[in-house]
Amino acid sequence: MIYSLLVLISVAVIFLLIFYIDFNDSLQKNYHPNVRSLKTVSLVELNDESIAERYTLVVSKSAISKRLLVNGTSPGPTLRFKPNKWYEVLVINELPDDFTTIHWHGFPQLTTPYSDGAIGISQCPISNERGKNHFKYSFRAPDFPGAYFYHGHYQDQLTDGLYGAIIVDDRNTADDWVILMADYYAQPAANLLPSYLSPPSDGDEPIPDAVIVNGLFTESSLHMMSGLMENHTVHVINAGSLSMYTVTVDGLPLAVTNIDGTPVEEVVYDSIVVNVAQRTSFVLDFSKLPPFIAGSPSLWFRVHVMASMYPTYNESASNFGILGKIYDSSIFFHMPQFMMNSLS
Ligand SMILES: [Cu+2]
Repeated sequence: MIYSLLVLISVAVIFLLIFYIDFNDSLQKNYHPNVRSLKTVSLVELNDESIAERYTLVVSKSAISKRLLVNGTSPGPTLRFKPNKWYEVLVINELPDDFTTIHWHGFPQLTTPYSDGAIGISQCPISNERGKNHFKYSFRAPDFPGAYFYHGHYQDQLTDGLYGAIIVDDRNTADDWVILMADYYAQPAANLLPSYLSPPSDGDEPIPDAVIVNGLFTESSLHMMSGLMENHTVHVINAGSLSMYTVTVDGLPLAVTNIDGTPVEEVVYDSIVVNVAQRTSFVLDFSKLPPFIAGSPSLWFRVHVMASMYPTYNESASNFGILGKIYDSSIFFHMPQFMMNSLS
């Protein structure tokens, strides 16, 4: 009698254990397979959550300009992710004299807080010591399509040029135009920080010396494209440190479709305002060009800084309103072929 009772209890315990493991497995369904390495998972689940793509981003410093580069350029390469897919990005710190981390701006990181890149909060700095100078971020791309960006999250590395665009979309979006607007400071940010943090500054942020669009100051070295007639999606990202920008395109309305990684019902504006760290996507319909512009070989894409937000007038403010011609493809950042090869 006592033996059958013991057998019954053992069977019940085994059943409960199986249920518990199953239940926990389903609870953790949203986690990356590596995170639940202690549990067995079915092959189907692994396939569902396997890494869609792996990237390598190498952070370095230009010996000439002292700008911070990703894979040799600032801005770094545009990363294109599919919604809700897993990605792995290996970040290698080749800075001669500094730590770094990379933050994926706008990514919820719901089950991957260790990949958020917030130094001192969710991760330790990535050292520049050989052999230890890397960190592998793994995360699920956001559910919603839209424009996001990555940037350095150690001190003011963003201000020194450590940033790049991320486009999340199900479609093949390689033809979309990506515009990264940013404040440019002639001095390295480390030189500006002490006076900004000192009491006399009264919290007034340093005034940028110029605006850069996709890493360029002006339309120099532009390459002309032939006329465009189809619709084009444009993603504008404010990767600046202080300035708010007003974006307009001569003669064309901006049909806004996405704000900060959230699809919105299409609304048409003449101009849009993009504050620091904000992103807006809009569609340009070239068939709507007014006749007096339609014949023109180029069109101005204007990025105006709101200079009135600066604490004091700066001579360089008169140079603001840097822009490029929309038919000039080089203001739209496309990843050069040699950079594609450096992504593994
Ligand atoms: Cu950010």
